[in-house]
Amino acid sequence: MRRAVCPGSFDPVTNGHIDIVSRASFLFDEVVVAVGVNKSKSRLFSAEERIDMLRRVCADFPNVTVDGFSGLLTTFCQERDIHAIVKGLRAVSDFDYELQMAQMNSSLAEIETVFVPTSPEYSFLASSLVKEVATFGGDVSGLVPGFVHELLEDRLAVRRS
Ligand code: COD
Repeated sequence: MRRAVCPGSFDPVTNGHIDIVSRASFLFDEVVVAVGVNKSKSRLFSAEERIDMLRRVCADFPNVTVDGFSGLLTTFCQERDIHAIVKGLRAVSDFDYELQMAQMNSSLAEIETVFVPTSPEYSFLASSLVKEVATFGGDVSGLVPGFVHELLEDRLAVRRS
């Protein structure tokens, strides 16, 4: 059984994330989407909200499950007998940091990182940019699932009031 983890902050999940999860689900028998819930980082959406969003968007993938994790990703993988991490690569700017993390993770445990190149239509897409554009009234409806767009608009409206 080939298992992989797709880790991230997913604050919020974007169509770029979903593309990577979908392609990982094709490559591996089982995929766990691991939502980082490190409490020291301030997020727009809580851990529970982000996990719930991922569960909704992954419902159509029969071999994908979603879980939260805190602490080291390698510990999460070891506890589940997972030896592959799937990461999306958008540009050279992603590569430096992702390579460093991949090498650190493989030095901590027997875990390989598999890099999946972003699909061209998502190469500019990042959760941080989606939040920034939406904050200033830009239209991000084509960049995230419809229900995530609604949650984002609601959350930003609460912040503005
Ligand atoms: N196209 C393709 N891939 C994309 C796109 C896109 N448009 N957008 C995002 N991705 C990929 C990213 O490249 C990344 O691989 C993944 O999706 C998640 O992205 P984010 O932005 O939601 O999440 P990150 O990058 O903030 O998540 C970082 C982790 C939580 C994975 C990392 O910090 C981690 O492993 N933390 C646990 C603590 C740990 O083990 N630290 C030691 C690391 S060596």
